[in-house]
Amino acid sequence: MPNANKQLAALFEQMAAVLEILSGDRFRINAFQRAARVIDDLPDDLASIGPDVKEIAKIEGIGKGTAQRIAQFLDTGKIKEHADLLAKLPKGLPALLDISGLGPKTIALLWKQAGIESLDDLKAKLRTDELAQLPGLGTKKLENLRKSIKFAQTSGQRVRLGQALPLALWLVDQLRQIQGVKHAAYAGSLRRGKETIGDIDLIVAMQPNPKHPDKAAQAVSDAFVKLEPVTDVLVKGPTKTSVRIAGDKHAIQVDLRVVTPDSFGAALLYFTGSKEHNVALRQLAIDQGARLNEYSLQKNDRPIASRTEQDVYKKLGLTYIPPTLREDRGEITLAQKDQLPTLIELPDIKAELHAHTDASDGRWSIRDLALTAAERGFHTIAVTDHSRSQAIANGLSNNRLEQHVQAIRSVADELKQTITVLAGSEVDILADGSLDYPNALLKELDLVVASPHSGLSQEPAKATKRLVKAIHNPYVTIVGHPTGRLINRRQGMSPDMKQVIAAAAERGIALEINANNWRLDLNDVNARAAIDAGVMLAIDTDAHGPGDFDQLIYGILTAQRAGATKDNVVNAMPRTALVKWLKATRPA
Ligand code: DGT
Ligand code: CA
Ligand code: CA
Ligand code: ZN
Repeated sequence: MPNANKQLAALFEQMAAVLEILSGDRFRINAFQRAARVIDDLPDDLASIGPDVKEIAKIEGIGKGTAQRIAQFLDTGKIKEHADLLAKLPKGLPALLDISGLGPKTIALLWKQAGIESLDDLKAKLRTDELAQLPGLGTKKLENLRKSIKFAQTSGQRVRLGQALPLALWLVDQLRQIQGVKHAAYAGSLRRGKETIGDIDLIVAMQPNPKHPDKAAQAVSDAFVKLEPVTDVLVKGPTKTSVRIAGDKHAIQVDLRVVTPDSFGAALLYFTGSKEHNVALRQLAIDQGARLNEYSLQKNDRPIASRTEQDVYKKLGLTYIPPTLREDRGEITLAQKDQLPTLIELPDIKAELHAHTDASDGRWSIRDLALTAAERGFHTIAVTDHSRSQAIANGLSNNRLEQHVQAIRSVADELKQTITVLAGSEVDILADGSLDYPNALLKELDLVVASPHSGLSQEPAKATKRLVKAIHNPYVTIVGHPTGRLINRRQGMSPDMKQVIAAAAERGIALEINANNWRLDLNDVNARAAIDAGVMLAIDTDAHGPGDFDQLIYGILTAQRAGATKDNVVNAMPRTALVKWLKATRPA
């Protein structure tokens, strides 16, 4: 049973809410809520203990009654009491609990006094203001409720890293300009560089005003809710404020926490997560006779570290763990042994090996592409326009490719003191795994990025064969965006990555992390598997025009999450080593 804790915590949470709607016993409601919290924070999966009431009851914070219910769930996959409680409500009513701003008490009111039994009922009643008659509702609250319902229906989706990061950087910059703010930072999954973000978490450290302790924090939240892109204020308190920023295509929630400079490090650590990493750190603290929370690391009830994350890790006997590794995937053990990898960083990238020009679907000339790459400090740029089958992208016919290579060589010659310009192609991997140009033509190029663009809904077995066959073409240097997925838009292929990676290892070629924030393909997990198999990565932006090199950061964050060092990445090689590596991938 995967992740029994999460399911169990949700069940207890729901039992508490349903009981509250039914105006049940306060004592039982509290007990269910407490059980949900304890289970949610457990470091180990309850499924690993098994349905043994005695063993489960040994866990701190879990009483016998809760243990019996947990055992029943582990044994049967259900808690009978949960089903019994749900049976007492109209079928459509529990769904209302998912709407932010709607708690059990209000739901009970809507049900008993307005006859609302489902989301559809509620939406119908919200077309007028008649519900404003109910105690505690009012027109303002109804308006918020309409917005929340709309949000619940349009948001479902997590936003892409590339949507959230620029917004967060702007927000942090605004917060830093507020008087009295000492530090401002983004935390959460965004700081960990995840490919999609549920909400943005911001932390601000504000010097408290000794005479008016609450006023300083209040000033931050007042300024925050007035920021131009904020469309709704969900929560506004002295230490926590939540707002919504709704654009045309997406809506995102932003949580802001205000802390004192003293506890900034502990708060940043806590709200960066991941939750799993936090749980493991807390356990480590307990093992050392200490306690860790969002305010500090304490021993004998006295804080011993809190100002910076570095202090907290150090006092726990760990080297500093970069946010991108904080997923409880073994990083804590490595930090204990001082064996964390030195992760690749943006300035380590010295070459771009996948870029387009106006010969296919790019928006700049060979020369402008090369000069932009040089400005970024790259020693090498590869020109890789689309191949002949990519008709929509103005892919090059055999003849046009030959002319294009000549044009590239002439720019290369002109700019040879400035940057090395390589002649390549992004060659389609056709559905059967053959390439879109004959080998005689591929041989004339300095490198070949082979990518799948169509037939992406192929069955996994076919997709695997297709990629493995392409990799065995002797002229392929890099497999570009290996699955072809587009985040939140298209799933792409699901090949057996083990086989694809094994083939790449055998051939000594690289697999791409396409840095475009729609792609991030390879993803973090597959990139990790590639590294483990000794396969080199290419972190490429797939640039089509000015500004596209800025996508590189998303590829770097993904590579960091995979634990990549600069030794794992071909674009981080010095010029001579890169040229040597390129030559080594192809027949002499
Ligand atoms: P997201 O927003 O879904 O992409 O993911 P996160 O990781 O940003 O999660 P979020 O926004 O719910 O919370 C931010 C961080 O706060 C999370 O990574 C860890 C910490 N945190 C939140 N709730 C809990 C909790 O119940 N227990 C623990 N240990 N940490 C929590
Ligand atoms: Ca978050
Ligand atoms: Ca959050
Ligand atoms: Zn491309």
